[in-house]
Amino acid sequence: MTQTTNGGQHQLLGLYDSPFVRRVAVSMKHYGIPFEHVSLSVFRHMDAMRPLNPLFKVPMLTLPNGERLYESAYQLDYLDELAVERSITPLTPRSGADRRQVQQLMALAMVGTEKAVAIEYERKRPAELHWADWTSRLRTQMRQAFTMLEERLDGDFLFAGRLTQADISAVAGIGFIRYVLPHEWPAASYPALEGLVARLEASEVFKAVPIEE
Ligand SMILES: N[C@@H](CCC(=O)N[C@@H](CS)C(=O)NCC(=O)O)C(=O)O
Repeated sequence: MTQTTNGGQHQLLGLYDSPFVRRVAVSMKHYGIPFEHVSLSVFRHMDAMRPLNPLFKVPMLTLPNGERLYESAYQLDYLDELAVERSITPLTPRSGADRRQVQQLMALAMVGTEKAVAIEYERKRPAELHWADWTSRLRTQMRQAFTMLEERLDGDFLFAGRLTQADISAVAGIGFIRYVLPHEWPAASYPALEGLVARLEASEVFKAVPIEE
């Protein structure tokens, strides 16, 4: 793939109503990594997006050397590496049991989030093609993932009493559901997660990445 340098700046492609884009953007704010945000929708701005990212999949993170990274998990891994190089504690521990535990909490957050996004895509289909049983299965999986996270949340954060990527990913995912599919979020069933969302959404790094652009 041809790569061109990118003016020495990171560039993040995708809207903040995507929980995957938002968790990367919040992490960059947390680390103090400046970036240009290219605010294009994979659905509404296809002509503008085509030359930048013909996969029409976001987030896409372009590095200062022009390299393009797809998949938010790999982008977060790259950002953690940058943080370590700069002597900043990474949001995901670098090795061992701590790393596995945070990764598995992130996995639960992502299962819940991906199932919510799938519910939204099901809603985008023509009404006569809506498959109620499938949506019901997605809803059950989404709720199960967040129930498992709720059970793990004892205190202010999901892991070791400090902010990790598990918290950012969970809040980005729940933020998406509350914004796009509010009827799919039974807040009363998730009091601990609701508290986490309230605390993090009020933080400077989340406020700097508003879901509603
Ligand atoms: N596993 C991917 C999921 C990204 C994803 O599904 N992004 C959505 C926006 S929320 C997208 O690009 N949808 C367009 C499509 O899948 O065609 C990641 O974590 O980066």
